[in-house]
Amino acid sequence: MIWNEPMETMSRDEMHALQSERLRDTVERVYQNVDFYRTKMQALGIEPGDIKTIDDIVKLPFTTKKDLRDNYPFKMCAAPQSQFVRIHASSGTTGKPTAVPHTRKDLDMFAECVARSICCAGGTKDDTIQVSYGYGLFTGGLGLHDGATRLGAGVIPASSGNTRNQLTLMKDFHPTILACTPSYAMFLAEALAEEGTKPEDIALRIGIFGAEPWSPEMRAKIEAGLGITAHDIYGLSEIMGPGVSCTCEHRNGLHICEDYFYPEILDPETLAPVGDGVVGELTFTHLTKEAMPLLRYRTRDLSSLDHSPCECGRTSVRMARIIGRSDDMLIIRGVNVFPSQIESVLLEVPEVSPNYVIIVDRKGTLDTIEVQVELNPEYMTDSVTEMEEIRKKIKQKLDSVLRISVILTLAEHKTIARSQGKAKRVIDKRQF
Ligand code: DLL
Repeated sequence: MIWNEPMETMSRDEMHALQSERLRDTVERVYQNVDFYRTKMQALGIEPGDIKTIDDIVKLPFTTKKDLRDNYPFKMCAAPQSQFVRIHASSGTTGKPTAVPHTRKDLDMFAECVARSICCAGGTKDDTIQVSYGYGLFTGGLGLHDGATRLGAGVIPASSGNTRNQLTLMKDFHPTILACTPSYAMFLAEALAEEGTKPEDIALRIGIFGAEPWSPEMRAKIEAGLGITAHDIYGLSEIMGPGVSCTCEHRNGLHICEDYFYPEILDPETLAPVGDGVVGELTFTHLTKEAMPLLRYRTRDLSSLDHSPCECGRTSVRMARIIGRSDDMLIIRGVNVFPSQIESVLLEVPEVSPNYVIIVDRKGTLDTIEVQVELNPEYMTDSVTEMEEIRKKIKQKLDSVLRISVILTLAEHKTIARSQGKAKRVIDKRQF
C-alpha cells in the first residue's frame, strides 16, 4: 500500500515544479528571518530572486553541524520560539548538543513521513508496532510513535532497554512490527533464542530498523532470528528524525520523501553534486520546514541516488543504504577502512556472532587495528589448534578485504557489551 499516492507517485516533472516552488518559498523565508543565511547569501552575491527552480540549488550555501553548534540553540531558526511545539536535540560526540525545534506544521510533516515509511515497509493500520527506540530527545521513539498513530496502527511505546520486559511485551501483546536499532534487534533475537522462544512463537512479521549503519549480512541474521522481513529506515534529527527515507518491498534503496527534503550527493573533494550511482556525501535541503529550515545540510553520511522508477510504483528518488560516514572512516596506515566492511566479513563467518568491537591504537608511529569478535558458543572448544584455525581464517579474510593486517581476537560468548540504542563499535585510542 502507498500511504500518499498523489505525493509518492507524481511524475518527475510535477515533482520538479513542486520542489522549485517550495525551494523559492524556503529561500525567501530564511533570507528574511535568519541572519546566518542572509549573510552567507550576500557573501555569495545572491538574493532570493536568483533562485527560480530547484536546479538553482547549487548556487546556495552549505550548512554544517558546526554552523548549528555556533548558532546554538535557536539562532538559525526562522520562526519565534512561541511557535515551537516540541524541541528535540541530537547528542553530539563533542561539546554541546544540537537543538532541533518543530512547529505544529513540522510535526505534522514528521508524522506524515513516518506513516509513509511504515507503509513503504509493508505496515498497515491493522498492525501493532512495538516501538523500542528510545523516547525522549532522541527522535526515534516519538518519531515512530507519531507516524504509527497517524497510520492508525496500534503502538506499544516500549522505549529502549529492559530487555526481559521487551520480550514479555512481544509474547503477550503480539506486536506484528518491531521498530528499534538493528543492533538492539539482534540482541533481542539472541535473548529470545536463549529463553527458548522460537520466531514462530511470536507474531512479528516486519522490522523497521535504522539510526545506525548495518550490513545486508546483519539484516539476514536479524530476519532469521526474529522470523521477519527487515526494512531500513533512515533519518537524522537536524532534518527531522526517522522517516526521511525507507525501503519498500523491493528493498532496492530507500525512497526519500523528496517533496519535503531535497537530496544531493556531493563529491567529498570538490563538493560538486555527482550523478546517479556515484557515492558521495548526502546533503539535504528542507523544502517546507518552518522552525529551522536548513539549506544544503551536509550529513556526512555516504550514499548514492537512483532516480529510476521503482517496481513498487513510487516515483520518488531512492538512496542507497548508508555505507558509512565520512567522519567514521578510519585511516589506518594510510588505508581507508570503514567499520561496515569489517561487519560484512564477520557476518559471513558462521563461527562468530555479530557482536564485535574495533580498537584502533598507535604503537610508536604505527597504527594498529584490533577486531574483537565473539565466538558462537557451539564453536567453543578446548582445542587450541582448532581455535587458532578459526582465528587465522577470519584474519585472512579481513586482511584481504581491508588490505591491511588486522589483529584478530576471539572473545567468549557474551563478553562484548550489547547496546540498547546505537551500538558503539569503534574505540579509537590514537591521540591526534
Ligand atoms: O538516528 C534518527 C533515526 C531514528 C533514524 C530512528 C532511523 C531510525 P540522529 O540521532 O540525529 O537521528 O542520528 C542521525 O544516524 O546521520 C546516520 O549517520 C545515522 N543513521 C540514521 N539512520 C540510519 C540508517 C536518528 N538507516 C545519524 N542507516 C545519521 C545508517 C543511519 N545510518
